[in-house]
Amino acid sequence: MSLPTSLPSWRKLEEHHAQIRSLHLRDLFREDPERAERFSVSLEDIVFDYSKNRITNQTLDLLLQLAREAELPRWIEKMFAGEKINVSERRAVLHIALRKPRGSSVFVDGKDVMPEVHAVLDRMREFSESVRTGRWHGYTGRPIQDVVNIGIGGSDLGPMMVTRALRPYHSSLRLHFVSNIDGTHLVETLRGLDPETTLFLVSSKSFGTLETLTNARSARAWFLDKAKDPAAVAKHFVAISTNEKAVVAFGIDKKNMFPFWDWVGGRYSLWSAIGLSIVLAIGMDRFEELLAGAHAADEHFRTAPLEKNIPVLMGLLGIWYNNFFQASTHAVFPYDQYLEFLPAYLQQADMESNGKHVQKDGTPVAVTTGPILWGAPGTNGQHAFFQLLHQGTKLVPADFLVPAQSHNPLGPSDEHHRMLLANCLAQTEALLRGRTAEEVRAEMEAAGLAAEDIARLTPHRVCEGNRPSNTFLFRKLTPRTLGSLIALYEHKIFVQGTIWNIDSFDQWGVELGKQLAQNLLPEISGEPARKPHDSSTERLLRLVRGWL
Ligand code: G6Q
Repeated sequence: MSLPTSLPSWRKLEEHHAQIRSLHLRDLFREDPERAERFSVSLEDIVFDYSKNRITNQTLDLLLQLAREAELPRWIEKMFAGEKINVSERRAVLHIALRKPRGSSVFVDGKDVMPEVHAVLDRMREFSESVRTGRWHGYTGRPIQDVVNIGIGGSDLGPMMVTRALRPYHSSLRLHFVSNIDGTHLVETLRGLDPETTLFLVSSKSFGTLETLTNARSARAWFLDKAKDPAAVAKHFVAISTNEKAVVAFGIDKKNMFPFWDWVGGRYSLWSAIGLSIVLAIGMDRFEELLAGAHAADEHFRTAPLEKNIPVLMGLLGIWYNNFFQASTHAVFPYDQYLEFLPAYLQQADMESNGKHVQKDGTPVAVTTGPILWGAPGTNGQHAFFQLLHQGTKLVPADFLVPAQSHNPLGPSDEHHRMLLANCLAQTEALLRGRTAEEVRAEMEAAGLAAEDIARLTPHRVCEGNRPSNTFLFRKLTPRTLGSLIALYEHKIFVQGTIWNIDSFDQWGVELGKQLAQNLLPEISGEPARKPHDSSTERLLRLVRGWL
């Protein structure tokens, strides 16, 4: 595919942007009473309302033309067919296979991968049931009470976010996540845990990640400090990895290893054995509901026409703001405390995938690529940074996600949740409408303010509105709904990467820092530098050594 800027629709979108950028959402809504209805799509219990975007019918037509000219439907087929669309690593991209039902087939290099996928799921069922029912004993015969997942990046954020999001479905097992190489993370997590009743999941696709292996070694030392007998390790350490050799070299029995495959990207791996912590928390039946929800979103993405396709619309709207309004960030606000870690999870999914500077063929990109993704749960953000959204000079397109029903009805008539809902809807309305000078003046007059104060305060109180947002309203945060929501975001990332013509499935930029840290490590302990550093790094090293 050629540069996106050379596609006919790109030029037309630029012209169209110049024509419509001053249109106000207030007017667009006034002129078309059907707007909300027309610019909404549902998937099962999820409604995606994208009507509060700065678009007209023509905008949408041009964006859809862009998707067709970028051959998006063909790329979707390639992904689902197991073609090696991760071009720099020459790998297929098949997280969609992990959630396909039994009896389906997906071929990689001529081999159907589905029997293996389901064989691992079966083992996850058997293992999780034995731990959850207490059949699996620790070395002293006591059942497991605490599970600690040790992993980082894709081997941590996905399972951690989902485990926290599905807290209402947990059994009595307590789940913990250790990722940071900072010893504090492990020490604080293990404080109060008993080695006799603690199970460690060492989760690492490569089984070569410094943080994970170091944390796993220290966890083993903590365990053996009490257990003494190395044979006891087999009851308390399991590995999840693609690298059997490294797992065995670490000292974990192959029998205690759950495999996955190189066609599962780290940040897309929560659906694989990397999700074992989720399974231990909520049970295999619920995990299968999560997979089924993701599969429903996969089918929607593969089969819905582009104009009714939620990830396609999400992706195109993001491109509209990123590349034509030059918005450099995208915010995600879950109005649900259980989704506290969704922004952090999406930050990795989106920024590691689409933070790229070259096209698939290695030539420079001609356009800006992935946005800076950020966010926090509502209503907290409203009392912190929402001021900038309403009155700042930067355009911040945002997604609002909210369940109609709470897992924790609290107060008379569930008043907490009603307030949460009211706040979520009010924010998107405020971003859309803003508050005009006339409205501000009328309010102050009604409140009896002096004319001088009204004149002084009016400019400060005006909110121009016209700030775009999407709303995901869903019935309740169930495993199935969560699975669908995550998969919709995964596919949105794919849509954007396809249009920008980049490889969304590699992450070479992460390598540089890893390598430099390895080089610096001996120097922290006083060894001479193998290569000279810049003067700032030199000086900081000297200071560190002085304070160690
Ligand atoms: C994800 C990235 C990265 C990876 C971690 C952990 O897509 O590749 O975040 O998940 O670096 O890697 P391992 O699972 O190999 O330890």
